[in-house]
Amino acid sequence: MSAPLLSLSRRLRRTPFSEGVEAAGVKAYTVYNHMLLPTVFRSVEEDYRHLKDAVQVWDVACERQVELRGPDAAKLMQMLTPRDLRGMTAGQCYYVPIVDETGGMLNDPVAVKLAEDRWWISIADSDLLYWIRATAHGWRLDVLVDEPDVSPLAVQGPRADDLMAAVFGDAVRDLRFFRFGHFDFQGRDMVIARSGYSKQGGFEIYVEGGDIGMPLWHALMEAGKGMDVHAGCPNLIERIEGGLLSYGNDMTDDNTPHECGLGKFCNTHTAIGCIGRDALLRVAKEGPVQQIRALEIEGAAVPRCDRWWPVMAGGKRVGRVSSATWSPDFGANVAIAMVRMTHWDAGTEVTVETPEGPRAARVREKFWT
Ligand code: THG
Repeated sequence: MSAPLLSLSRRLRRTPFSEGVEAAGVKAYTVYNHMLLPTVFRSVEEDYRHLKDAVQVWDVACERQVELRGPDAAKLMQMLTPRDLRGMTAGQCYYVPIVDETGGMLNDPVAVKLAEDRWWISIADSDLLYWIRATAHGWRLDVLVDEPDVSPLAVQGPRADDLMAAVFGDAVRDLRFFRFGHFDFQGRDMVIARSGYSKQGGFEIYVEGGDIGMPLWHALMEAGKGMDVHAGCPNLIERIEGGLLSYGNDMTDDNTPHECGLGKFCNTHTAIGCIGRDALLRVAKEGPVQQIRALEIEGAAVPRCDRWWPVMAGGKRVGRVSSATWSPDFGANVAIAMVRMTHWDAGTEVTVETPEGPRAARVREKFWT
């Protein structure tokens, strides 16, 4: 049976790099923030190997920016997240949980502080723009909230430094993790951060103005000819090994940051002004009753995980698997699960109800990489 096609229309946005992605032979897309996000080029396994061995250029334009601009930008940013932003300086990026008034996760973006009065929020797949605009409006804040024409292009893999240095100069090598700098490309200013949705290392270029997208794409491909550069994309196997969470898959607005294992990115006591602060102070006192865990599922390769698989123990449901795949490097099925506290200790044996039947599984101390 052949997989059904996804019908394209105006509502499903292309990106400034779509032309390059198609020329590189993209085999599958998903939809993320109403935009195309490539998921497969050669095969998920080949892309995985290549990401770990070489360098890839990723069209992650779907990581849309919500820009906050104006005197109340910093105040609004702190209202959105329980992470204390007082120590954050311009030039830094923070991974920030965004919560609603109940402490539920609305998104898990990267906040980019361009200046005290100018921020980009590089969002995961939820319509955060409306929540932020409504907050700004409801509180009569002096701030503009927009989606600018900014499209991230990621360069990921062990040879990312060499490729980036070839295009932007050696200074790019000096960027520290989750810091950004300004670099020139054909007379255009580019914000470049050492960050990205993989554990292989690399950069994210925030490309301002769609018109410069393809020239930059071509320049990277040209400069990387001797480095085995190839178009790539966030890789399912690699991101599960690394425990990188996917909003909408691994967590929703029913989960608190603490349940997501993002407690380390929360300073609920000192994040004064955060909308979900009271709710989170209440739940943080007790501690979460379920939490994200790495799970190793026994047996041969599991099928595609496109719905939650129940995690069972003693005939009771004690959690759910939200992401799972076969890992060639670890010779096992790697998975991300939300597990109740009675069964979340490392080594606990559980059963996962996959569409192909029950499988034994074991809770791990931590993720693989
Ligand atoms: N980069 C940018 N925007 C993004 C993503 C990104 N928007 C969508 C999505 N990814 C948001 N989710 C994440 C999830 C994980 C990370 C970043 C964004 C991440 N986590 C690191 C980790 O967990 O190891 C580091 C976190 C830290 O130490 O601060 O990078 O990837 N622009």
